[in-house]
Order: sequence, then C-alpha cells, then structure tokens
Amino acid sequence: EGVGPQEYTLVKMRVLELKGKLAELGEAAEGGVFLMAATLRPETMYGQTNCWALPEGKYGAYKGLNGEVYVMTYRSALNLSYQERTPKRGEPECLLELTGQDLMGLPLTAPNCPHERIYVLPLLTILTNKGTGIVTSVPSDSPDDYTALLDLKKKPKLREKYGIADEWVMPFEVLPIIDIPGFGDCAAQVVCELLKVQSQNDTAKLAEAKGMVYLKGFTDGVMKVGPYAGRKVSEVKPIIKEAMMADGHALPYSE
Ligand code: A2H
Repeated sequence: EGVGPQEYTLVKMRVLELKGKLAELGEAAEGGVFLMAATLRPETMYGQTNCWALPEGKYGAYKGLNGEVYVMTYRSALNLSYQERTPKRGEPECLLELTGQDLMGLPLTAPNCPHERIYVLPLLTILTNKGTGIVTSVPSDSPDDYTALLDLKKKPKLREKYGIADEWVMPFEVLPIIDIPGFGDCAAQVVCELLKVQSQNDTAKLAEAKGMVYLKGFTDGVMKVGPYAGRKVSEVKPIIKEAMMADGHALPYSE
C-alpha cells in the first residue's frame, strides 16, 4: 500500500434486469441501478468480459445522485458520501442489503464494453476493505481476471457452487485490446501460461505475473482498439477516463 490516497475510477455498470433479490427495490430502482466497479485502468473497458463480486461479501444498494442506485460495500458508500457523490454527506442511505451471491448472474451493460450484455461472476480473492468490492474483468490485461475466468470455464463444479449458468461464462473470450512489446496483445494470458498459474488462489505465481504485466502495460502498452487505437496507454488513459466521466458513465473515487 502506498502512503497517499488511491485514486480509482468507479465504472457504472447498469443492471439490465432486476432479477432475484434486486426486484425488491421496486420503484426505488426507476432511476437506474448500477454496480460501481473500482478500477485503476479505465482504458481497459474495451476488453471487458464480465463483472466480479465476492459471493460471501456484504453489499448494499445505496441512494446515489439523480435518483440513481449504487451497489457497493457500505465502507465505500460512506467514503463516496464524503466526496459529494451521494445525496447526504456522511450518511449513505441503504435501500436494500445484499450479499455478493444475490448479484451473481445479473445482466449488465458497461461503458465501452463490446458486448451488449455481460454478467456478474464470482471472484474469490476480492477484498472488501479495498475499493467498492465490485471489480471489472479484463482477462487480456489482468492475470487475476484471466485466471478466475479460466477457473469458471474449466470447473463445472465451481459454476454449480455459485449457481452460474454456462451461457454467462462460456461465450466470453479474451479480447486483444492493448499491445505490449514482448508480450503481445493478450499479455495476461501469455504470462499466466508461461508461469503455469494453476488457479485464482495461486497467489505467489499471480503476484509474479502481475509484476510482469502491470507496469509494462501502462508504460509501454499501445491501444489496439477504440478511438485512440495506435496511441500509448499512458497518454490516452486520462482522456478515456475524462470522457467516461463527462458522459455520466463513471465517477472519481479515492480512499
Ligand atoms: B484493476 P490496488 Cl486490466 N479486491 O482493474 C481485489 N481486487 C480489486 C478490488 C478488490 N476489492 N478492487 C479493485 N481491484 C482490482 C482492471 C485492471 C486492474 C487491469 C490491470 C491492472 C489492474 C481490470 N480488473 O490493477 O490494490 C482492480 O483491477 C492493477 C493493480 O488498489 C483494480 O484495477 O492497487 C485494482 O485491483 C486495484 O488494486
């Protein structure tokens, strides 16, 4: 952990159908319900294949701005309320308590995501004392995301345990979005295969894989898709982030 505050982008992923427990929101959901994913790499949304939540995690549906509803942890909703992004400073208003399991399989649309509809899937390594507890999934550029998606594809028992339907997982392939010299355009996959990462719980190898791709992706990576294809990640990241915020698809958040 660094000494200064960590600045995240909260990507608003809209719930397309209020299934299961979320249906209890009723009229409160009329302004739109959003899973608020915390990312350090907003420019990677072009490679989004799903969204992650922790099945055992505690979440809530909180009142946001403009009648919107934000799904995140209590801790992050409290932080956000002090950053003038909710109606009442210091008092997050919880409309519905949720577990991560209640979120599994919800269909979502996400900004800049090439798929019209993606799904919430389980990531067992999510920490609830960091970010919002909701995470974007970009298996091309994040070894954690690549390995967790592969776990779900390979293990029918794992899908069964969390009630995950095949069609929420199987059609979603790694999308090449950033070219990293030396690693190619599916860097996380290449490095996980090279190091023979076994599963999302293979902590030591995943740490090594992340060390190899994260910094290089940001400093040497070149975008392959979107309006800034051909330009360096480090140059266009702030531009893409600002555009998402200007369009109402993302919020700044720090902790
Ligand atoms: B990043 P830091 Cl493509 N628990 O987004 C576990 N991981 C979490 C989390 C939580 N509560 N909240 C956020 N994260 C992930 C994209 C990405 C990310 C790419 C490449 C690198 C990368 C796609 N997932 O992060 O410990 C999120 O994954 C590099 C570290 O606060 C978030 O950004 O520094 C990152 O970890 C935040 O990690």
